[in-house]
Amino acid sequence: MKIGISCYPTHGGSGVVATELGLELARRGHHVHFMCYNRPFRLERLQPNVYYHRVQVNEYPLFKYPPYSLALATAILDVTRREDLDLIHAHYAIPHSVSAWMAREMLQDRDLPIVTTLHGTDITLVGQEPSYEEITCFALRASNALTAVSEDLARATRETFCQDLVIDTIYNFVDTEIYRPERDPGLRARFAGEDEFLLAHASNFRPVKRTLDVIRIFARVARECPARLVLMGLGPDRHACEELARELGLEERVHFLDNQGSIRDLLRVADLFLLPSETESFGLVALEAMACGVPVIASEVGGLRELIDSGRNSWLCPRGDTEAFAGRAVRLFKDSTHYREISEAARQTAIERFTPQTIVPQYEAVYRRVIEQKSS
Ligand code: GMT
Repeated sequence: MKIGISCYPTHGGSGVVATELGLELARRGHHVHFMCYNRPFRLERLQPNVYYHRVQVNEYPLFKYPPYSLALATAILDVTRREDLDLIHAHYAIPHSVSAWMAREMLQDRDLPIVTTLHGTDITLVGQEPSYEEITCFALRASNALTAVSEDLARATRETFCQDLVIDTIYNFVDTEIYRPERDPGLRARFAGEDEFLLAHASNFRPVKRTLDVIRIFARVARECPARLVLMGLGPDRHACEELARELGLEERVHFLDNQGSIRDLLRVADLFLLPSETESFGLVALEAMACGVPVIASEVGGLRELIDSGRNSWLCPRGDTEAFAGRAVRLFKDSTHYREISEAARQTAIERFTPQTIVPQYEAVYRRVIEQKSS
């Protein structure tokens, strides 16, 4: 198939899933055309069957807000005509599926099936804002197929927009050959001593991630165990986290790193991953940590409940209950047998349920369905 993908190229789950999916589809022989305002950050090198089309957004003094959605629609139209695309896969509803619909309307001589994947905040936060709600609902209805990254997100979408929306759940995935336990002792030594536990967190530091909770949880853990914390990523709450770490006298024990091209090596040297989010439609980073054999303690919210079987392959705690998170971490560190069991079960979950081999064919089946429906 010739597949167009539009997504956010920045560090964030939806862009990562879109990019990894595109790369996997290309390995399976499909031709994949990415359309974004920048090269997606995990698309460092182009591989056979992968093409990148930069969406050019021209600045003009009249435009306080350059109309990216229009430029994207034009790019989709142009690439569809030139490359004879079979379909367009929009990742994150706003504005990608709206632009795809515009392109389809402009194509006069042929049709263009649209598959929209809902990733989370496009429905749970942004999509519910008054200025976007109607158009998000419209774009969902205009799509030929909708997928959501968890049952929970599919349910929330139907509740928010319309009960009769048909949505396939297709979970996030991870390449367990690449994300596997393998420690680089030199890298670990940069962050923690041999007798210390290393906790990790990675995100875009948006309020929805509750990153201040990460610092509070760590402060409580560090009172009971020798421990260090590494935080990866940039975003609005990053500065407040640095301040809080200083106020709590933890600056020597907490390492702040900027966005990483690959977080894999850092995940592998951690002993525990913290994800105390307000909401999380799936929690891709939790899955990546689990694939590396790193247990996760996460909020009992959203799609995390479909990934984590609490007490078996990682742990869920009530959102905002930093005491519960910290208590769980300390108990895990003090029981090495239980720690090993959880670590192995975490990796096993990734292998059994969330590999590209299991997940990517589900997207291919959706593509075939929409193409067949269109041609009949
Ligand atoms: O976590 C974010 O805010 C980034 C966001 C995105 O769209 O880039 O991630 C969402 O999509 C990921 C991939 O499907 C999911 O694993 C994340 O759980 C989801 N984030 C939230 O729901 C907050």
